[in-house]
Order: sequence, then structure tokens, then C-alpha cells
Amino acid sequence: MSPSRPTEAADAGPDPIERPELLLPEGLSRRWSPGRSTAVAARTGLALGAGVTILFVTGLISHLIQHPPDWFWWPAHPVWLYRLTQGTHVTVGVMMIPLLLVKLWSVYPRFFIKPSLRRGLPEALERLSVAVLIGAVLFQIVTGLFNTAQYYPWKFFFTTTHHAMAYVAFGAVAVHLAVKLPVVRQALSRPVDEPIDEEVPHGISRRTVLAAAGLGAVVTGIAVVGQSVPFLRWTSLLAPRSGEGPQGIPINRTAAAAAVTETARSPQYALTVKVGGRESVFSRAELEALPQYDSALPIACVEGWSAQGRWSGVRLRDLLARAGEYGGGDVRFVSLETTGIYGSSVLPHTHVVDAATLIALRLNGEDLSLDHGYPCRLIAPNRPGVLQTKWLKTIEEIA
Ligand code: HEM
Ligand SMILES: Nc1nc2c(c(=O)[nH]1)N[C@H]1C(S)=C(S)[C@@H](COP(=O)(O)O)O[C@H]1N2
Ligand SMILES: [Mo]
Repeated sequence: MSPSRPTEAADAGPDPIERPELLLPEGLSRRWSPGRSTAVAARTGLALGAGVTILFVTGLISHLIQHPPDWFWWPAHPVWLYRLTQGTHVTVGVMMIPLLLVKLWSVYPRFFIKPSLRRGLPEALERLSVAVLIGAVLFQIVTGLFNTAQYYPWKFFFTTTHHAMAYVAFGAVAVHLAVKLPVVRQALSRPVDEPIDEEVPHGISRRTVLAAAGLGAVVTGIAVVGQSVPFLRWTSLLAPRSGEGPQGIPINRTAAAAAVTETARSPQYALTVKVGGRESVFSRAELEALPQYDSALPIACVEGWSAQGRWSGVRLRDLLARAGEYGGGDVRFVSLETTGIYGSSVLPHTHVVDAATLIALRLNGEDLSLDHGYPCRLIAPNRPGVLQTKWLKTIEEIA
């Protein structure tokens, strides 16, 4: 055996780096084991590339709904679409962890290839792009996971950095795939476990490694997806929200945390509605006296969990019509909550006029609990939970 000479065996392929010098300490494997191979790296790489693409698209959807530019339009139906896109985002996000680990394992000796002047700038640039890629994807996974666990050990604002880094991660994946395309194509055109160089000790087979990666992704996916799929709730071993809470729905922020316990219970409570230049106020009793409708709608939190509720209350469009003349603009909802950043939201016209959009007074057959937004809250179809403002104080049409 010649431990200082890594052999690429049948995987040498078109890769320009042949028999490079490795900067690995003695005692650590300096070999390309058969499991650690282009065959494995190409296949896990494609799965990761597909994952990052899904994450980029679903993440941008979530961003655009929350910060809509003029050109953006998001439908009110199907009511479960955001539940699906964001549930997918977080589930696929978690499935990336085992895939990324196997991918890194399959290529790790390459991180220790001695830089060589002969291979020059292109190789240096390629290695830099791989460093950016790994850094960005790791960053997304860590910040995303911490966010779903509502754990913020850093000072910067999660969403802004996670959003900015999404372009870096997606861009780096695209560049990496473009650079590696010839190698990937060749790897895919050959059998996974082709006969290997006698010089290389046989260890774990590539098929086993790939099966482990796939199984790992499926198991982690199942352990998370239950927070979005009701009949899989019991599988949610890794989901931070159990799906339980008062009236069958979890609560992110309680009335006590939002410091609205007193104002929400006050006998003087009234909802102000400003529309078409007119201002009207409604007590909770007056809202109850208006025609009541039912809506089966999910709360779909940006953190990935979601839960379906049977809401009842006044249709927003009815309430606006009673209060004044609705001019067809967006509508702002302001909470009794004065601290924090979730005290208001804006509802686009498509959702304002939708029959499913309610000023909810009841949930699953009971009066809304204080923590779910008593005296009344907004519940609109196909929206992130963060925009379903609780403890409403004012509703106003904006330009
Ligand atoms: C390469 C991987 C990823 C990409 C490209 C990506 C991309 C994005 C983008 C563009 C957003 C929208 C941010 C905004 O509203 O401005 C987002 C939101 C989010 N992502 Fe990811 N993401 C990735 C991985 C993950 C992972 C692994 C998780 C968790 C396990 C995760 C959890 C979240 C959460 C919870 C949000 C909602 C944030 C909020 O609106 O408060 N992401 N992601
Ligand atoms: N005023 C106010 N409304 C709010 C919030 C908040 O913190 N304050 N949290 C939002 C978030 S992030 C979600 S997911 C939903 C959760 O609603 P629930 O507590 O009834 O399940 O409420 C939304 N409405
Ligand atoms: Mo949320």
C-alpha cells in the first residue's frame, strides 16, 4: 500500500486533478474510498441542488407575500397553498441536513488538496466558490432551524440575513453545478457500484452510502412534516410545535406576552373601521349581531407549522360595506398590541373581497380565547400566520 498516494480509481474521469497531494495528517485516511466517490457526490449533489431550488422558490414566495412589490399578485385560493409552500420550505430544509452530511463526507479529502501553482487561478476560484456554497447553505440551515425553534441567539434580524443569503446559496449552487456538469453527467452514465481499482480497499459500498443518504432525508422529513400534515402529527418528533393549544391550535404569542390582557378584556373595547372617509366603531356585541359566517382556514406560520381551524365571525366585506364605501384598496389591520413587530398587517384587495375572509369572533365552536385574539382577529385565506393579526383595534382602507 502507498498511503500517501490517493487514488481516484475509476473516478479519475475527466477531472483535471489527478493524484493530488493531500494535506491530511498521517493516520487519517488519505485515500478516496470507493464509497467516497464522484458517483455519490454527483447524486447527493443533484438532490441538494433540487432542494436548494425548492427552498429558494418557496422562500421567495413567502418573502413576496409579506413584502409585495407592485407587480406581485397572490391568490386567495386555494386557501391551503401557503400552508403547502411554507410547510415544504421547512420540511425540505430539514431534509437537507443528512444529504449535506453525506455529500461533504463523499468529497471531504478534496478539501485537503494542496494548492498547486500548476493548476493555478481556475482551481483557486473553484475552491473559493465551493467554500461560499458550503458556507451559505450551512448558514441557511442553521438560521432556518433556529428560527423554527424560535431561538434567536444573534443580534441581526433573521429574515433579512436569511433572505440575502438565499441568493448567495442559490447562485453558488448554480455556478457549482455548471462547473461540475461534465463530471456529473459522466458519473450518472456509469453504474453506481462499478468494479473498482484493486489497490483501493473495499469498504462500504456506494449503494449503501446513497441509500443511507436517502433514508436519512426521508426519516428527518417525516419527523418534521407532521407539523403541517394533520394525520402525520404523531410523526413530528422534531417539530417544535406539537400542534396542540387552546381550542386545538398552537399559539405563538400569548395575550400576556403581547401585553394586551387588559385592553382586550376592557368593557370599553370597540373596533374602529375607517373606510371611504368614514369612521365607525363596533363593540363586540355589535359584531356578534351582524350576520355570522363560517370559514375553514389554516393558520400557517412562517415557521412551518400549521393547523386548520373552523372560524366564525363577520365577513370583512360585509363589515366594510356597513361602515362606509369601500374603494377597492388594500386594508390595514392594527392590533391593540403596541409592542413588537406583529401589531399590524396589510391585506390586499383580492383577499379583502373574498367571502372566506373573516373578522373572527369564534374558533372551533367557542368564543375566541384571549390568546387566539379575543375580542376579534383577522383570518384570511392563503396567507402566512404572521399576517393574521390578533386583538384588532383598527381596520382602515389605505390607498
Ligand atoms: C439553501 C437553503 C435555503 C434557502 C435558499 C432559503 C430561502 C429562504 C427565503 C428566500 C426566505 C424568505 C425570507 C424573507 O421573507 O425575506 C426564507 C424564509 C424562511 N426560511 Fe428558508 N431557505 C433555506 C433553508 C432553510 C432551512 C433549512 C430552514 C429551516 C429548517 C428554513 C426556514 C425558513 C423560515 C422559517 C422562513 C420564514 C422566515 C420568516 O418569514 O420569518 N430555510 N427562506
Ligand atoms: N397582534 C398580533 N397578532 C398576531 C401575532 C402577534 O404576535 N401579535 N402573531 C402572528 C403569528 S406569527 C401567527 S403564526 C398567528 C398565530 O395565531 P394563533 O396564536 O391564534 O395560533 O398569529 C399572528 N397574529
Ligand atoms: Mo407565525
